[in-house]
Amino acid sequence: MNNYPTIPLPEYREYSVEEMRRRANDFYADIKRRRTVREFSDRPVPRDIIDTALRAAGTAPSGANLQPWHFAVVSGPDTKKKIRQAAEAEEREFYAHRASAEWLAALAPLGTDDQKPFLEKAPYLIAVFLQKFGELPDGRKVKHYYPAESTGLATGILITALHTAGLATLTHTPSPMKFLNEILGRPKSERPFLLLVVGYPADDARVPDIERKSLEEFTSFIDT
Ligand code: IYR
Repeated sequence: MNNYPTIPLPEYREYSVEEMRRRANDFYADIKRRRTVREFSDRPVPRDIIDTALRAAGTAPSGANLQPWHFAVVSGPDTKKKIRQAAEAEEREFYAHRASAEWLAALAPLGTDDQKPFLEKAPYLIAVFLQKFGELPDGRKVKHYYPAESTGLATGILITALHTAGLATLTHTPSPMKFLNEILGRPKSERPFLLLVVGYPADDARVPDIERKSLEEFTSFIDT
């Protein structure tokens, strides 16, 4: 295997400390407005916005730069309906039988149930798949490294990019979600990672009044 040729760090920008502080504050102020939404409008969203957010996601760091992800973008009503029907079938099982009492108790404050109308209402569903293996043009398999971490990072960037563009998202994880491979024609070697619902929030969308942990609660700083 040949090394990649190297190039000077392209387009790196150093800011003054003051500018750095301002940018960090601006980013935090904007990202803390992001809320997971469960009520969507059916207003159309231009496809190019989705494409650009996906390009941003595709810049995520990944194990050995193997980019072990696939994003299937669904906008067609027939496919959305199939996904909704399959997801609701799994969710009925989940809420009625599969979920432990402890799990149901953790979900109760969010008020979620087995009805998933947003899967048909929102203009886009983005099914994120994790590839444990890639395939070379000659059909040979290539092992991927840290596919879950890499796909999680790409999905985080996608959510951030969509929020920055002014769109709402819902990270939906019907479980199990193997049905996505079948409906979307993805190979068995790809594991469905999550289903991202994307669009404008409904005019009357409401969200739970949750709090986020403070910095002190979720960090430790080791200065020695
Ligand atoms: N997949 C189910 C249950 C669910 C689980 C978690 I963890 C959540 O944060 C929210 C929902 C559902 O979508 O209803």
